[in-house]
Amino acid sequence: MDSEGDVKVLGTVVSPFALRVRMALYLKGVSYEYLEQDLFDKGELLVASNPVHKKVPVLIHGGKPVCESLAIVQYVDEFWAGTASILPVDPYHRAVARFWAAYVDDKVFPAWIGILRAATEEERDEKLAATLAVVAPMEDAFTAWSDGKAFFSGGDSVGYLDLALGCQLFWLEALRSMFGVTVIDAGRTPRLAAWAERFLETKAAKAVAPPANSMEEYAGKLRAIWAAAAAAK
Ligand SMILES: N[C@@H](CCC(=O)N[C@@H](CS)C(=O)NCC(=O)O)C(=O)O
Repeated sequence: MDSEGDVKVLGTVVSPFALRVRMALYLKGVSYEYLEQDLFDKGELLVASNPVHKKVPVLIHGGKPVCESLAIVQYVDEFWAGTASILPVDPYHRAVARFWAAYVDDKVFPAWIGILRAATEEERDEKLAATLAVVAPMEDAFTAWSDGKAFFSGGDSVGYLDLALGCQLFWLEALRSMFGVTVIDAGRTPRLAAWAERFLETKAAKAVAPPANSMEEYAGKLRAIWAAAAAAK
């Protein structure tokens, strides 16, 4: 393992964005020191490393911070270029992968957070319908870009868009166990559902999988905070 300088990751075990970065480092075979953060009581290192957003993940490489998970994955891919590329090599495919990764963060992530935030069953049903609507185009994206292979990368190993969406799957599983909702449904999006099963079986996903019930516990804290904030209005 060649880490070419000290590599640290500031994350939380339940942060999909931190899991994304950790999976990228796993794929590249880069060893790193993992520093779990308390987001309810942020430490000095996190605030100093990401003063703009004060969010995880942050990659600190040789003392220099890199923020924003997609930017970090691209940095990791470019710095440790000696092993298989995470981003597609072809410039057009790279642009498409970046487009869909941004779609995941701008549309899919906020949609399922809406399910988690919903205060009533009726609201949860509405948010689930909205989430299914934003997930639906990803079925066609998978068909178009997987090229008949196992992953969005168009190959048999995971790439940039696989990491972008795959890191969210742990939470989608938690939503299923907490509320009985299925966001990537074999009936509506069969190829995506099969991809999700494959993704969760990869070594990269297994290497970072959050401990059992950690998301449910974290969700309980978040929902209590959201409920208190709503009650205080
Ligand atoms: N766009 C950012 C999102 C990072 C993010 O939202 N991190 C959350 C944890 S999942 C966080 O640190 N939240 C703390 C806060 O909002 O104060 C990325 O891709 O890195």
